[in-house]
This record gives sequence, C-alpha cells and structure tokens, in this order.
Amino acid sequence: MRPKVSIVGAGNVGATTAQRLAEMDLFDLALVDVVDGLAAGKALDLAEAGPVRGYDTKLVGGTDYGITEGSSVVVITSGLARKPGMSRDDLITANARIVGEVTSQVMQRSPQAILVIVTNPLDAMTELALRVSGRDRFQVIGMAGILDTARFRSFVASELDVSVRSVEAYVLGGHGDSMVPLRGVTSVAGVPVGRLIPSDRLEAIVQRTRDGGAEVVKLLKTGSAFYAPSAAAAQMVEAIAANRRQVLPCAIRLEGEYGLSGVVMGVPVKLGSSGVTEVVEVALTEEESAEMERSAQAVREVTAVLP
Ligand code: TXD
Repeated sequence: MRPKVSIVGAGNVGATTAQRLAEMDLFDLALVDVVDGLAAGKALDLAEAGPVRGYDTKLVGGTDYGITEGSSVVVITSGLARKPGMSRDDLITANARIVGEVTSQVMQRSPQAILVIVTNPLDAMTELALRVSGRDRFQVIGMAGILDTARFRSFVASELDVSVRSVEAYVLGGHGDSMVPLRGVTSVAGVPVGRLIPSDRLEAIVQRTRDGGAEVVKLLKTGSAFYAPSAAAAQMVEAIAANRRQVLPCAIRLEGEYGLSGVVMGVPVKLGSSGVTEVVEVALTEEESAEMERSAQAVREVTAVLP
C-alpha cells in the first residue's frame, strides 16, 4: 500500500497539488471539497490522465471526510483566496472558521497525520490548526517559505541569466509583507549574491519578492497564484510522505529557535515522515535578526485576532 495523502479544498491550489502528486506516482490521493461534485470530478479527471502520463496513483474525491481515513499527510487548502486589493489578513475571520472545522474533521479520521497548511493568512491558520488538532508543533507545518524562496530564486536567476537550480536562497519569517529574504546566504555556486548584483537592484528584487503574491493577483484579477504554491505544497508532501529528510523553509510555531517563542514563522526545517525532525538555525546578520523580530510582531498582531 502507498502512503495516503489527502487534500482538503479542490480549488486551484488543491487540485494542482493533487496533479503534481499524482504524477509522482508515489501516493494514493483523496480530495475533499465542500462543493458537491468538485472534488469527485477533479479526482476522476486526474485518474483518467494516468494512462497518458504513466501513473497508477489511486484518486478518490468527495464531500465526505470518510475518504481521508488513515492519511499520512493532509494538506489544507480550503478557504477563500485573496481578491485584488485585499490583504492576506483580511481573510482571517472567514478562513479561521473553515480551517478550524476542516482540521477537526480530518483529525477524527487520521489522528496520526502530519498537517500541511496552505490557507491564508498562513501563519495564523497554522497556529489555529495546531491548537485545534492538539498535535505537536512539529506535525503542523505551514507552506509559505518554499514559495517565497522560489520567487526570490527565480528573480535572482533571471537577473543573472543563470539556471534557477544554481541559485541558493532562504526567505524566512512570516508570510506577508514582513517576510525576511536572507541576503547573506543567497548565493550562486557559492558566490554571495551581494557580489554579483548591485545593491539597488538586489533591493528591488527583494521588494518584488515581498510583493510576489500581489503581483500575480493583480494580473489574474480573479483568484491568486497556484502553480508555484502547488509546487511548494507538493514538495513538502513528498519530503514528508517519502521521508526525504530535506531541509526546506516552512512555517512552524517557534519555541526558542531564532530567539522567538509562541509565534508561527518560516524557518529552515528538516522534513521527514514524522514531520519536522530538526530546526536548522542559520547564522543571521544583525539586520536580519531585527527583521525577524519585526516579522514576528506582525504575525503576532494577526494571530491575536484568532477566536
Ligand atoms: O503561500 C501560501 N500559503 C498560499 C496561500 C499561496 C497561494 C494560495 N494561498 C491560500 O490558499 C489562498 O489565499 C486561499 O486561502 C487558499 C486556497 O487558494 P486557492 O487559490 O486554491 O483558492 P480556491 O481556488 O478558491 O479554492 C479553495 C477551495 C474551493 O474549492 C472551496 O470550495 C473550498 O476551498 N472550500 C472548502 N472545502 C472544504 N471545506 C470547507 N469548509 C471549504 N470552504 C471552502
């Protein structure tokens, strides 16, 4: 039997995550959505792509959480997406109700599952799912850092006309305007990016990374980004369900790491079958530490709104 991965919310991010995972041919997938027929239809459509794409992934979809029973990993993408002009934080009240309900439903069927949270506002929703699930803080993990880092890496790569694979970077902190791109560890083949890109250009890239989600929202006009977000969510699922022990920037509640406590933030973590097995502490510059502190404050303000 293959590990079972469930995805709640069969919208843009959920369905595209399912497609990416189906194509890995490593897991069985269950999709749940509150809209009748949506998850079932997408699961069927994805299953029918198997013969062409060459996968045997078993896919089921529906509105009933019974199909999620015994999941190793559950990805929660259910909620409302941002509309143009709307901040991630505006979403908090509506999405807190949805994520709280979904978390308790999935925990009843899969008490051992590792939860990957995608719904915005990301850090607050991860905190909420952690509280509702009663799980250990290393088993409720938010997706944001991989996405923010991917945006940063793609902009650095195109600035230098080099493959994205050659750009190493970390974007830490909260998933919002306060995110913290680590200029100090961003490098191309070991050469620090500060030596390759003039500082005003680098600052423009950092700002574009901070505005990365909004840039896509503005272009799309309805809905928000989902190709890069689903790629990031799928990478986390793969690292966990296939026990890759990969170090990736993810959001967890910090309890002393990076000098911060009681706040969910993005930090580099090692992911494996039991969730986070290690928090990696990168040496920060003084400025980066101050930015982490400011980011924590911004996350605390949003999280304080939670019921
Ligand atoms: O970096 C990140 N973490 C993010 C977060 C990157 C991209 C998107 N991000 C957030 O994920 C976004 O702001 C939203 O809060 C979620 C989902 O985004 P998506 O683009 O997939 O939104 P859709 O297409 O509207 O899909 C949401 C689905 C939709 O099909 C609803 O019917 C369903 O969620 N939904 C529910 N499913 C189950 N149960 C309940 N209660 C429910 N409510 C809505």
